Amino acid sequence: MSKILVLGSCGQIGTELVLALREKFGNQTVIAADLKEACPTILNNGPYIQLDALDKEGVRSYIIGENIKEVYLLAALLSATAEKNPEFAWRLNMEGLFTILDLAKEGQLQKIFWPSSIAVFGPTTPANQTPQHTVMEPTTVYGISKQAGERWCEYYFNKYGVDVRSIRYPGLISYKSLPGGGTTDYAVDIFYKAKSEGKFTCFLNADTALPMMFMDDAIRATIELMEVPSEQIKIRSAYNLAGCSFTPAELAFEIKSIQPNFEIDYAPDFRQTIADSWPNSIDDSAAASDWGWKAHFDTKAMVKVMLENVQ
Ligand code: NAD
Ligand code: AKB
Repeated sequence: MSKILVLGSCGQIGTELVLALREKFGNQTVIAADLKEACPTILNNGPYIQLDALDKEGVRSYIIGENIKEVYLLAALLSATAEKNPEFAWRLNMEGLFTILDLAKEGQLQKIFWPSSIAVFGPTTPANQTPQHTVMEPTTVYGISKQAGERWCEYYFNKYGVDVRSIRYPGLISYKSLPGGGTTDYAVDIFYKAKSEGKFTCFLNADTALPMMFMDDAIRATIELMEVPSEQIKIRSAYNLAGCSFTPAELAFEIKSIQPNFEIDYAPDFRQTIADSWPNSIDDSAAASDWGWKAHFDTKAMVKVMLENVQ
């Protein structure tokens, strides 16, 4: 079994992805890598290396030296953090991708996973059941970087045959690791506050619908997409993926049905404008027909698992 590198492994997705990949392929096969000096305890069951995605030569020599054949590139700034530092967000979100795409172009890597986001869509995109192919005019630096990344992935596939695969993740909801600075983070924070204080002040309005997904579905989708035979993958930019879509008020209603004393109020901030530019719900029929994707968790099931597991 050739080695797999997860770069940006200490974040919300990386933590759970490394654990799932190690379970499937063996602990020593999957190397976790991140800018952070110390490996989080949860990833102590396998190899860890401190690696900066912006250190092109460092990344190249590590991948070639260790004979790594598959990379999951997760290092990025998310939507809310990126708006505070647009130049750096653009640099981080693009440069690391080129380093990995070029390694694959040279034949050093066999397969790449690079995540896109619902942030590729913008205010002129049809908001309900957003189609796979539609108007895309993102208004955030994060969305612009993801859209450009998608174009480059498709270009490297068409021109150089690079086997790159991608998903437009919705907002991800998890309890094993915390979110890292996105607009959808409220849908995780709400569970911690519900458990610790019984109330939550939401930074989005009550009626702001956004596409969301429970982390188990997202990890399963990622691994399923990476296992599909190459010729079955018709979309080399990124696949739309739907889990469950809801507003903060609808999420609060589901929490109240299990925890009746829960209270919510609303104090929208700069993230409201970002959320308003994104879809309400996603049409993922292309992923369903190309590689059999189907979500398992609806909002009710996700809320139950979150309330049972959030510490
Ligand atoms: P996160 O912020 O939780 O984690 C990112 C990780 O990358 C962190 O551990 C950070 O330390 C690391 N990192 C940052 N700069 C680095 C560098 N220069 N070198 C190495 N590591 C570095 O993010 P996440 O939520 O896990 O997202 C991972 C990817 O998935 C990102 O590309 C993100 O855009 C995408 N995505 C996430 C979501 C979501 O809801 N979480 C949704 C859509 C897309
Ligand atoms: C964010 O809110 O920035 C992310 C995303 C949907 O890409 N969760």
